[in-house]
This record gives sequence, structure tokens and C-alpha cells, in this order.
Amino acid sequence: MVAITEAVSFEKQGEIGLLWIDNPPVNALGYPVRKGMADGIAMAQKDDGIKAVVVICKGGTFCAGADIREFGKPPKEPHLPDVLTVFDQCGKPIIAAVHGTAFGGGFETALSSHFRVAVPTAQFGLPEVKLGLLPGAGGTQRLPRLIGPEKALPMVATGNPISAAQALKEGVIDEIIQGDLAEGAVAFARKVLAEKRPLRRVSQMTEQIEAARSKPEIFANYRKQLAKAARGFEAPEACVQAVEGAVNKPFAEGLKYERELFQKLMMGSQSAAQRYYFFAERQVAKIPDIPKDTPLIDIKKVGIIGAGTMGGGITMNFVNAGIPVTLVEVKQEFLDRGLGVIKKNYDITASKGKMTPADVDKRMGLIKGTTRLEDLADADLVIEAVFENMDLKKEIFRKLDAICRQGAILATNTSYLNVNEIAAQTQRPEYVLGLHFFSPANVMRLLEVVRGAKTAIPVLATAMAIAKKIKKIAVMVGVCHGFAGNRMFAQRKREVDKLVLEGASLAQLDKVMYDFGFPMGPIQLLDLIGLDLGWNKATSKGETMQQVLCEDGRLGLKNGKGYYNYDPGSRVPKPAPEVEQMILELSRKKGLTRREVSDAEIIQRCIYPIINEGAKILEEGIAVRPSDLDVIWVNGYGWPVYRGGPMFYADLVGLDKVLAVMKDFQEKYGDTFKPAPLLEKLVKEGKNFNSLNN
Ligand code: T1G
Repeated sequence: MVAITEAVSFEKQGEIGLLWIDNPPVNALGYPVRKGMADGIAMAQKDDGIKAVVVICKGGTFCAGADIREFGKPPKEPHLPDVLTVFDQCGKPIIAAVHGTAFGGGFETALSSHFRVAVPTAQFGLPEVKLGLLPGAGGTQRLPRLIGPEKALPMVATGNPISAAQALKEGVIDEIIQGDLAEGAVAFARKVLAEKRPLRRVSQMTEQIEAARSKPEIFANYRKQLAKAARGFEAPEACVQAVEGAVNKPFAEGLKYERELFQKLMMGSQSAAQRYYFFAERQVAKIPDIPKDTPLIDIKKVGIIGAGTMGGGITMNFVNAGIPVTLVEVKQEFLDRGLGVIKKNYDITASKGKMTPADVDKRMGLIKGTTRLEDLADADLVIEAVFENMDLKKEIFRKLDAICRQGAILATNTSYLNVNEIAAQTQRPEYVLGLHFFSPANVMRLLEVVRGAKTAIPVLATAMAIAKKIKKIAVMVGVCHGFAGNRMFAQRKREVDKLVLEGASLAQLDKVMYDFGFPMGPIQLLDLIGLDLGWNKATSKGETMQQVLCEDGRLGLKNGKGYYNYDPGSRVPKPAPEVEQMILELSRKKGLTRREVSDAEIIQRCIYPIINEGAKILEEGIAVRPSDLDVIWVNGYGWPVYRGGPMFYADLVGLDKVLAVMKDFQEKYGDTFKPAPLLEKLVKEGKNFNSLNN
């Protein structure tokens, strides 16, 4: 074995050369790898004793892409596209031997090789679009040549991977290797030589491209298909253009075109936001005072109290991960209803072919329903998901403390209430914390892990680990009213309520925030959530629009009328003139002079207070870092990932500008706009929120 660079070495097995890449943790194609690849192939070219080369990786995966950490820094030669041209033009067969995830530049490396083999569990993908980019080392030009533009388009424009089996079926790979990959790849290389197979340069394949030239509808149809999911994103359209270039341009020109499109995206704010988010989503798992090797509590059995919307959804998360659940309700009829909803959800999924009826039975078989709290005695983790009533929660935790085994973790799913007060009902506050799931709990990936004042480190580490196991993105937050996400969301809701009475139309509010990139506007969202959430009929006096509407029986989508009207079975909001009158009436009652509100003011009034509250949350130590708040907003509130998150967005706008607007609004609208001390401090020091993201 000869070391070529610190990340690449060369081994000879007879006439076969093995180019070993070893760049943990994911063999990213950083400079030492690119240099070693180029020099290794050059060396093999010159060595008459070498007749073929296998490119293979150590560790857990084939190259998983370019080194994202290098982006934004001055690029260092050899650039990956040039290295892959060396591969492509090599006079000796190069066999890519894939395990793990051949993603991005890694897949492009395989495509620039002449043959590809893989273990059964390998995956192939071009996730650059998820970083706001596109494959920039020939992927948009080679993949369409190999499998045709119709099959290449979804891989390039959505970034979704395919399995080794699918890759074999589509002709992306030549063979699946059972057993040892290196041995299998060398044997395959020997077979290529023995059969005198011609070099298969993907760049020179024209059949699929020529066939597509007369079918421009391929792209028109795909653009239609992509429109909804790609709304607001720049990269997916650029991906489609690059693949169009593969069909309509010679290979060399197509490569150039791809490079131009790539550079344009790389310079844009969307890619900066999405690359920032990629690391932010991984940072959340790093909590300064929780060592990575903290011993975990083994969670074999879970108890869930409450079979309502939340409890049912939470149950599904655990049984989906193969963890048995004991589901407790006060009455059999509530339990039966809850189990019925879970079964219906699974049956719908099965009807879409996303799981088999056997899967449904297996998962339902993991749920044991009961009306006895005592049946939780052997649970390792219990999650309370009952009404947001503190007395009820306290009573339940007192009982759980007596019933559950020593060492069991007791969690509350409360959205707002004080976790420390709940923990104080037990003799085991160090085993008590919040697990705040977002509704619908079986769909939303966000989970706020609420750290109690006394919650022990192993309990927190276990919560973060079990969250990953049930495929949640867990963000550690502290105890305060609304923790982090909802506390920030409350700022926007307050301003929306005020803007409605000041003169902004419902449609304008919804359009501005929809166009900003949210999945729906704030008014439509209120109707969806239900206007009666938190409404108290007994004390309602028609003093807010929520009270006026609920008193009028307008509860939102669920009963066909809220701020908007809804046809039966439809979610499409329709203007409700009667509500417009109610708004005018309430504005008048409050002595407000209605006025035109600009779109810019709506954005600033709805978003800057979120940022400001985020700054307060950081000052109070409720969240670990600004990017954690961005992960919360992207995953819990539909913040468009191509804008990074509220704290990233604030840095992009400029904290000095955010501060100036907050001060101006404080003058106009009062102290709800009083700038957070941290915001003032960062501006004074010429720093931004990202300077706190360690
Ligand atoms: N560059 C740098 N670091 C990376 C990385 C990458 N491409 N991928 C992962 N890491 C780090 C990650 O930050 C984490 O670091 C550790 O590796 C483990 O990651 C020219 C331009 C491969 C499926 O987008 O999808 O190629 O937190 O926690 O769950 O056309 O990582 O330990 O310090 O995610 O086992 C395209 C991104 C790049 C793939 C493994 N490639 N990575 O998942 O581990 S652009 C990607 C992933 C490109 C070319 C273009 C996943 C994974 P730390 P992890 P995992």
C-alpha cells in the first residue's frame, strides 16, 4: 500500500490497482482526496503492470460528496470536475466500488468511472439541490446519458436517492457484490479485462439523449410536477435547466453550462441558507454540558397517557421504530376511539402502498391499550399527553411517581406549562423532562426536549438519542412559557391580530407570508389550528377577533367557518364578508383608524419580533445557540429552508437594520418592540447571531 496523500493510498493486487480513499467521517471529497484521486489515476496510467483500477473507500461509506465545509472558501485545485475528467478519459478501466451513500460528488465520481459495482445496501443520490445547489461535477450531464433525462430529472431536482437494486435495474450499476466489496470489485475488474470489455465512457453515451431531443414535453411535464414542492426555491429549476443542457448541448458545452448554473446558485443567498441549515440540523445534537459518551438509559417499553390527537400520534412514532407502547386512557371508549384513529392512519398509508397490511398489523400489535395507569409499572419511558391542565398533569405525575419503576423517565408533552412544577410533584425530578411534540405528532419532525432544572444528564442524553431513533429532530430547550418555538410564534400571532384591526386585509396578510415562503398565511393557519384553541367561553367578552369569531360559532376549518368560509370537505379559504364587517366593527369599537399597511411592514411586524424574542431566549439560556432556533422554525413552523431560519434571516438583513426597525416600531407601537439587550449588544460589537453558533 503506497500513500499518495494523507487521504488516498494505492494498493496493487496483481494487475489490478486499488485506489483507497480514507477521509472520515464520510470520505468527503476535500482537497487531499481530490489530489490523491488525480495523482493515483495518473500513476496507474503510467504503470504498465496495472491494467484496471478499483476506486473504493474505507469507513462507513463511499464518497458522500464534496466537502461542504470548503464551500465559500477559495477553491483549491484540482477541482472535482477536472479530476473526474481524468477518470473519464483514463485509458484503463476504472471500477467504482460503492458502499454506504455515494452522494453528490461521490456519485459523480462513480458516474465518471467506466463501471460501477455496489453492495446491496448502497445508495446513490444527488442531494446537492437540498443545499440549494446542483451537481457541479458532471452529474447533470452524465446521469441523463446513462438512464435518460426522464429518470435523471427527479434524482437531480429532488435529491432523493435510489437503492443499489434500483440502480442495477436502471443500469446505473453493473453488478451487486455479495460479500466483501474489495474482493468482489477486483474479481469484477478481472472479468472486464478477461472479456476485453470496451471502456464505457458515460460522457460518450448518446442514445438516451438523442431519443429525448424530440420530446421537449419531458421538461415541460416535469416542471409542472415540480412546481408545488419547489415553490420559492431557485435550485430545482436550475437542475432542470442543466439536464435540458445535457439533451441539447454537446457534452463539453453541457459541462460548461452546468458550471455556470452551479456558480450562480453558489453565489446566491438560498444556497448559503441551505448549507447553513445542513450543519445547523446536526449541531442541535451537540449540547455543551452533555458529553457525547454519556451513558444512556435503555428504552425498551414506552407508556403513553392520552389517546387523543397528540397521544395517538406520539404512539405511532414509537411503534414505527419497533418500540412497544402501552397506551392509557381514562375510558375504554376513548381508548377504542384513539386506537381506531391510529389504525385508520396506518390503513391510509397502506392504501398508498407505503406500507403493507402486514406492517399495519405488526405496528398495531405493538400497542397495548389499557385504562389502568398501573399497567405502566414496567415502562422505561412514560409520556403524558393529556389536556393542557396543570392540576390534571400534576395529579398524573404524583401517581406515576408511585407506580413507575425506579429509573423510568417521566415526560410531559405540554406545549407551554412549567415542567419544573410538574417535576416537583415527584420524588424523582431528575428523571422528569418535557418532550414537546408538534402536531400532527406522527408527521412533524420537530421535538423540543424541555430540560427541567433538575433533569439529569443521562436522562437528557437518552431523550436526545430516543428522539433520533423515532426520526425526530430534537432541540434542547429550557423551561419558560412556550419554551422556544411557541414563545417566538406568540410574537407573530400578536402582531397579526393587531394588523387585522389596523387595516391589513386577511388576504394581504396571508399572501405576504405565503410569498415569503411559509406553507400558508397566518390567518389560514389560525383557521386550520382552530380559533377556539385557548378560547374561554365563560370569560369571553368580544374584545378580540378570536372572541368575536368564537362567540359567533366561527371556530375555523373544523366547522366550515372561521376568518374564512370553507365549502364542505374543502380546505380552500373563501372570503367571508360577514367577518370583514366584524373586523370593521371591532376596529371601530377600539377607536382604531384603519389604514393601508405595506407588505414590507407586514413582513417586519410579523418577523422581527420573532427574531427579537429569539434573542431574549438565547440571553436567558433557554436555547443553546441561534441556529437551534432556526432548526425549530424550519421544522416546526414551516419557515422556508432557503431563508435559513429567523436568526439566519436577521443576519442576512443586517442586525443593525433589524435594530433600527425595532426601535422605530417601539416608538410607534409600544414596548412589545423593545429591542432585546443581546440584539443591541451584537450590533454594538459589530457581530451577528452566527458569531454565537459554536
Ligand atoms: N461535507 C462535509 N461534512 C459532511 C458532509 C459533507 N458532504 N456530509 C456529512 N458531513 C459531516 C456532518 O456534518 C457530520 O459532522 C458528519 O459528517 C456525519 O454526518 C460537486 C457540490 C452522508 C448520509 O449533501 O447526507 O457534492 O456533526 O451526522 O447521519 O456536485 O451526512 O460529526 O461534525 O449526517 O450517518 C453533496 C451530505 C455535497 C451529502 C451520512 N453531498 N451528507 O449521514 O451522518 S455537495 C451531500 C449526508 C456536492 C458536487 C456537489 C449525510 C450522510 P459532525 P451525519 P449520517
